[in-house]
Amino acid sequence: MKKYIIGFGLLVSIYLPRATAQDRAFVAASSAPGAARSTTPAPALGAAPSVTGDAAPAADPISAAGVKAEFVRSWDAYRKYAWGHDLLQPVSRGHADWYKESLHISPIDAYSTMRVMGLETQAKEVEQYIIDSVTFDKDIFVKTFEVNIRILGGMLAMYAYTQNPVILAKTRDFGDRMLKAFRSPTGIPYYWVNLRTGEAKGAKVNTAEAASYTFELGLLSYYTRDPKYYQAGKKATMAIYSRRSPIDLVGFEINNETGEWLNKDAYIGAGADSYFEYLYKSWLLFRDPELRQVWDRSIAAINRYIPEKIDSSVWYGRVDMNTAAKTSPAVTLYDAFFPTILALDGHMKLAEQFQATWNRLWNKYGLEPMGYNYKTGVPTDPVYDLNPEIIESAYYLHHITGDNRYLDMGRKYYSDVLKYCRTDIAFSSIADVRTMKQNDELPTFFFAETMKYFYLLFGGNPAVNIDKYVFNTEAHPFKKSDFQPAEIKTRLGIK
Ligand code: DMJ
Repeated sequence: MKKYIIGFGLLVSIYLPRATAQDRAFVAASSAPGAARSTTPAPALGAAPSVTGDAAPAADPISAAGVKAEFVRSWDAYRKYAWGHDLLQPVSRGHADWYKESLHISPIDAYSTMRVMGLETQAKEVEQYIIDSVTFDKDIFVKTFEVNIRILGGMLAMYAYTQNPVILAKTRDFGDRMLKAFRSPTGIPYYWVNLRTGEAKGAKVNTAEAASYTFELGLLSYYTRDPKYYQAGKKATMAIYSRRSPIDLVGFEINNETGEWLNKDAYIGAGADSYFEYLYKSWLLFRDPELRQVWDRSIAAINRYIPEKIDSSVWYGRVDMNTAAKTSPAVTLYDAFFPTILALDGHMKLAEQFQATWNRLWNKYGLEPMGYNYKTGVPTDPVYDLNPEIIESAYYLHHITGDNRYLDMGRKYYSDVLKYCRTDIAFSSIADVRTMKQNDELPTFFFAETMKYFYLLFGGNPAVNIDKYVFNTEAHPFKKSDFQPAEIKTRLGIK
């Protein structure tokens, strides 16, 4: 086990951007025997919620009802083996935490999917648990980027659904603790922040970690009527944008104290992805004209300098931000989120070509590798972590075009996930897509994103759709009509 973790750590640090490597190193470390366990025992559970009728076994497993039944089966396993902890270990039936104390990330991330699926009993239990037993006053350093999309995003969605003022107070408390990360000379947050002391550290951040906050912090400003949250998120975004090159590209890694680029590769995949995603989605929800201008210039530069056509495929590799010279043909499966944004912004031809490219890669192995070199055709990191991006894009493209090719893609992805990732109690990440060996990890975004997008793609809840909702990068949905244009301006401080 130890040998595997060391080998794996080396592999990810070589081939993957820092955000991904650190996330996964965390999970690997906390999965090790004797790793971080919560010191506070979780409160006893009542009887398991009755799910009969909510999610009876589906006649066709590759269907919305089938996805819901599998979500409930996995959730029941989390509840039985990992209650009170961040993660379920789906093979060994154990549990793990990201840090020395649990932050209850799985239930917070799972909540909005429960509401989308109509699992009201389970959702009520999570809401009550958060109210009764969860505090964020913990002396631990947490990763600013990850807790923003999962905990702040999940809590904001819980408030959007419940309108419960106690949930809003807890959400605001968390936001205030997280906001301490933003006290840097540039306004770009530090990598780590201590939830109790407010101490922040880690000046080296990638672009996604630097500037993917306008969406959640904008929501928090809206709900609390205090512009300071959105303004902090926007300052970080503008700090990245203002350091763009003369050809309007941004780099990949920056020092948040000096504002100096540490890595000048321009790229749209893991480590950069949600910076671009939030330019567009924050504009979509809040209509801040400045963000729209930033997005328009950015996407024009990206599509001019980055895509590379090889046979019938189109790849978005890495280029130098100043010269646009190609620097690397290594891509990550996070790239597969990009058809979503391309399609929302009307670049349909590119969106469909890019989805077709990733679809071919999925079918080459039966699942996607985390890292891939599109010139050599060899995985640079063979792990599949139950990630949602290609499923999310299939859902968007199906909704926008009505073309059943995208439904068929989703059916294939789900049947492969069932075939290779399903365990006796839940689902597991895969250590190597060439061997399909399971590695006893169930990331929280499986509950938040992967199962939600399968469910929506298969028609599980047509009322929750991308015409009416905007999803954060962790798939927590927010209804556009809940946000009034005049109120947005005042509450977020948009000029
Ligand atoms: C999710 O945690 C978020 O979507 C993030 O922005 C990048 N991708 C992971 C899941 O793959």
